[in-house]
Amino acid sequence: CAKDCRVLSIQSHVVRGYVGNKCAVFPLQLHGFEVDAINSVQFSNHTHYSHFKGQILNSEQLFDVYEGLRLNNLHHYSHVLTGYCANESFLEKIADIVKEQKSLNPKLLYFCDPVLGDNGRYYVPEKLMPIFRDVIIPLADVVTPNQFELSQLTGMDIRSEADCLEAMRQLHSLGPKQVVVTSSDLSSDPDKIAVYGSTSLPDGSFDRYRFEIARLSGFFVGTGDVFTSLLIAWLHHCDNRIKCAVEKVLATIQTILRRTLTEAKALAGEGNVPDCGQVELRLIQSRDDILEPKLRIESTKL
Ligand code: PLP
Ligand code: PXL
Repeated sequence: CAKDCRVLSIQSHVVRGYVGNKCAVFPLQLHGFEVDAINSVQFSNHTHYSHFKGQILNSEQLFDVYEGLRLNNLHHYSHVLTGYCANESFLEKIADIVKEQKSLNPKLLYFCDPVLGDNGRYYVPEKLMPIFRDVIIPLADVVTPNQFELSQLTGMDIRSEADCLEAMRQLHSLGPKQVVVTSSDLSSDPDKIAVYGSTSLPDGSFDRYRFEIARLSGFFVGTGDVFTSLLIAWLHHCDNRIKCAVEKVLATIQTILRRTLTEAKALAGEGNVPDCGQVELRLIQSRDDILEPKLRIESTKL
């Protein structure tokens, strides 16, 4: 990465395993990015385990850490990245930080994963949705909702590809130049996940693609977090071309998930479903694939 690539990543930290910053820092560093990580929580492990313990950073503490950077004039970034956030005032403080960052560097890119939930269900308080829609997404350059999040943010029922493209158009109209729907059940093949990527063009049209990848049976956590961090790296390497970037991201993710599943099954033993600890993403073991994914991903221009 060019010497001016420095990402401010405000996400969860877990001591064991991979979500949030643990999914973002290593891939971005491998790709040559400096990463300044603010940990929005520090938990023992992610919240799908039977137990988790730890601390949550409140909005004053977030501001305090950021203020320390500012006092030393260290608060200069090329990218801001945010993900899972469970608290209203924290989200509003993120908006203040992004606004200041954009005034310091008009070329700064804000990548926002608007984490609300999945499969028809919220896993953050529902009152966060209007803050994402009205305050955060208008500041974002690139947003990475899944199908459920896209439907909540636009108030649309998304049952077809046409619905999805219309909802993506609506999301663009809030501000972001690039929208990537990181997973959907809209493929005609039930064994595949359809992913959509769209860039708004100056003439009001869109450069957009459908990507299809095999659905792997396994309860993976952190996949969306790896997706958004890799998207920063690959949009940079691909000169912002969405087709090139999403193909690389999906090739990497598919390889990481296959490795994770193979190793998890071996640990669980024949006939047993792997537990949370066994399906933690094999990011470190996939370092070569993160740098240079070899799998080919098919895409279709829409
Ligand atoms: N599962 C698989 C197999 C994927 O390829 C992807 C993203 O490409 C995801 C999950 C990510 O989905 P989400 O953004 O809903 O976490
Ligand atoms: O991947 C999203 C995520 C972020 N942060 C924490 C989590 C999870 C998913 O479980 O537990 C703390």
